Amino acid sequence: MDLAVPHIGWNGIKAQQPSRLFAGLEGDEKFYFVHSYYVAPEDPGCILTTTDYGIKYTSGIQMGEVMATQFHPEKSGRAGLTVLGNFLDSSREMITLRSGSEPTRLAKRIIACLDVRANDHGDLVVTKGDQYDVREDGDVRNLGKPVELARRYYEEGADEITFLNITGFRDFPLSDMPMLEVLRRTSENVFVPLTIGGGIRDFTDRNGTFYSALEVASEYFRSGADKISIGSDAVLIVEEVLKTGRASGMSSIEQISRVYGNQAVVISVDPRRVYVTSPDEAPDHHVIRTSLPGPNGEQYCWYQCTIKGGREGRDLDAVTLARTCEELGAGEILLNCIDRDGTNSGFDLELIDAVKNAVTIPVIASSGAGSGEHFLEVFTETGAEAALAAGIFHRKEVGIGEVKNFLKDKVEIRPA
Ligand code: 1PR
Repeated sequence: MDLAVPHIGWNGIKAQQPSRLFAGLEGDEKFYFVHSYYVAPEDPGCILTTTDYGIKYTSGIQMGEVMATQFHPEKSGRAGLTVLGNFLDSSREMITLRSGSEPTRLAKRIIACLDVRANDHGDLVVTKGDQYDVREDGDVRNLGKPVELARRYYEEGADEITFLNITGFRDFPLSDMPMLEVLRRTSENVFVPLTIGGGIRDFTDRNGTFYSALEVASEYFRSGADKISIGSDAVLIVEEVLKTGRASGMSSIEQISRVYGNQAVVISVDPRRVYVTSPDEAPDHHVIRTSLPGPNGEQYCWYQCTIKGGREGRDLDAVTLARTCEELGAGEILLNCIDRDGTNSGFDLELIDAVKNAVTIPVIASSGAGSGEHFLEVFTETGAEAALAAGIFHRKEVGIGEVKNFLKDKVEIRPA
């Protein structure tokens, strides 16, 4: 079966019995799921809802006042809040929810990304680079305030919000309290999953106090994050695994996924193309034949991983990185592309295809979105489960609602 596990994203429900949880719902709403297992109740009488993902499985149960859902109402936007309100109010009447005969379908996710850092005046701002260069005329581009922008994107229909603390490789996040505050304040009003990345690694401060990546991640989770994203550290971990031929069990990826589950660990990859004239020129790397030749007409390329926000290229390719991180316990790949970042020229479909074919966990396509057509292209020409954009949303060139309106009837989405 060609379906990613964990089952992450927005899927539908089919009611199997009346419930007060359904008051105010139409029946075609989607809810946010994130799980690798499902329940198979011995007593079919307790099945409240089913959902389809390769198979039909039980996604909600009800026995009297005991109700449980596999999906996360608290992360399912307005529909989820309706379900929670119904659960708390026992005076609501029992509703028989209309459910069609078609199987439910997992939606392709549209994710808004906010690159956050302090500008030269010390204010925390949402910024955006062109191929990772966030300065314009010497100043850090300021495209808005993180909490306000996140709320706007939620209200416009974003399926997830990602914050990347882009100075995380330099500044230690636990001393960067404003970022934790951004998460806390965002989670008061934004009821879709929040991912946070930047600086998730072991760290020893100048007083010699050691903080593990797990502690950093835990602080982010306590502040409202649902997933953390690891960039630079993932590259260094995989290099070590390839060098020693074994996993230490102590890396940030392994530790965090052991404690919080694979679904909470996203790997953010920041690759750029390296062109070669033949695969023999890069025998240790995953080389692809490209339809977009290099500057000297090269027909092949590999995707070089970088660290420290693209500043340092490493001798590791993105396909090997993704595959190894999955083995270590990562639950999702956030696949950026420095060549495309901020260009509005479309996603690097060849990169996304190569990585998607190498892993079984979900892949989020990122970098280069300039129009609704680009989202359609990435969803129809690659197996990406989600697509992320930053610049077009921040600059209000194309809105999330506009992207979703363009996609509806063409690919499965959660309506804005
Ligand atoms: O290495 O674990 O500390 O994490 C740092 C994180 O910050 C990484 O995930 C890395 O991707 C990110 N980052 C670091 N420097 C920059 C920069 O821009 N100077 N931003 C940076 C990466 C890339 C995407 C961007 C998409 C879509 N931003 O997130 O949002 O390319 O952009 P577009 O739609 O405008 O084309 P660590």
